Amino acid sequence: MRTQVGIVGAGPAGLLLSHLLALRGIESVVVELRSRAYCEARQRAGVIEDGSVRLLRAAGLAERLDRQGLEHGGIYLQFAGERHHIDFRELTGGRTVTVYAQTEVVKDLIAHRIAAGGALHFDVTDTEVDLLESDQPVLRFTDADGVRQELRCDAIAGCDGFHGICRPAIPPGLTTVRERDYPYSWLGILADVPPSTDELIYAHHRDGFALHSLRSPTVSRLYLQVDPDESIENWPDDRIWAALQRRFELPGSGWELKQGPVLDKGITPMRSFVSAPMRYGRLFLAGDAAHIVPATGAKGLNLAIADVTVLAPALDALLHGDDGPAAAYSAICLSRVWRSTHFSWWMTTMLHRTPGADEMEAQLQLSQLRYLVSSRAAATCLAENYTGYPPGSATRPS
Ligand code: RFL
Ligand code: PHB
Repeated sequence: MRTQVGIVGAGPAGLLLSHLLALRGIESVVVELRSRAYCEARQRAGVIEDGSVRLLRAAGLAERLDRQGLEHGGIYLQFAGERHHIDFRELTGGRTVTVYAQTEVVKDLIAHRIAAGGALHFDVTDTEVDLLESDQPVLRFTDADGVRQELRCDAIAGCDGFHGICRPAIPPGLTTVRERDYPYSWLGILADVPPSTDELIYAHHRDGFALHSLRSPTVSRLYLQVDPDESIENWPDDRIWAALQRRFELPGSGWELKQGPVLDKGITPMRSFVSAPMRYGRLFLAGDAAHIVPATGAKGLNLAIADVTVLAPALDALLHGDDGPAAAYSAICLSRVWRSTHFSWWMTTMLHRTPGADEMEAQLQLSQLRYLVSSRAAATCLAENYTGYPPGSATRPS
């Protein structure tokens, strides 16, 4: 078998790349370890930057997003028993973010690829990439019927997430890895209850960080900082709600956190990770396969979208004999990746409680938070980074 671009992974990066290539008349095959149902139900991101929304719209993918996505013009920062609004629209000349779940982005992308007759193989096993330094790299996998397949490609895109096989296929010594593990994880729940807030609440609390997000006018998404080695079995629903109630409490305000049935729960480690360069021969890494950010900055999905927006035209040029844009791919992406890595690290360390930290850390965090809500310059810095940068640009806002 032959295709122009072999794509490993049907997450947002792989699926969007396949769509963007098809718009350019380039054929691709996507291979995915998991089932379609699993990919469409995996609870992850919820916040889409302004520029990512515009990109999805320009690619003809935003019909449902435009109907169901919830535009948000700010966030709340809560600390020391006070809740403050950061107004993105006002601070950035009208920029916003949109709450639309990654599950819905993935459903939309899969539906579009299938409607367009795109080749998508779910439930594959034993994926391998080979001959990456040649002009005809090879992608091998065993399909859902147990048949071993070999695809000869012009290029391979490694969109297989942090635990995939593409990044490790680059010979040791040719990549530089920068990473940081944080001494906490996030316990996330999806709850069948209308959100108790009109904008996301990022809460700094002595017990640890908490985040109130949402998925729709009837479904809430909430997160709690927990110890890195916590097991979900230790967190029955009533313990989770009690911790959330404490961390979001606003005495005297009349505000209440509404509780409802828990539909899904899980624990996610917090990590920063950047592997460079994002290209080896004819293998190009995109999204979580190359970099991970802690979720506090809401950047991971947006970085995956930004990477493939750069990669699609670069592969188009490469397939037409011009290596220039492909040679520039890694450096262009890494400039945005590092901006988002810094922002996510900054938000994370400002809002979480480091286990065993002393009063010095707490006072430094509170001082930074007070500065953010009292200085227009500081608030603009947060707003500009949170609403993000247009895909395809390096890191400059339009
Ligand atoms: P994905 O989504 O991990 O997809 C990779 C796919 O590759 C498959 N795969 C393989 N397929 C074939 N052969 C193999 N050997 C394979 N190995 C793996 C996997 O099954 C999978 O389907 O990576 P991608 O496409 O790069 O997308 C990245 C995003 O998923 C991720 O960055 C975001 O979810 C991060 N993130 C957030 N990002 C945001 O922009 N805004 C947010 O609000 C936000 N919140 C979050 C988040 C991530 C979270 N978790 C659970 C990590 C909140 C959470 C809790
Ligand atoms: C989410 O809704 O899942 C979400 C929102 C904001 C974040 C992280 C996750 O910073």
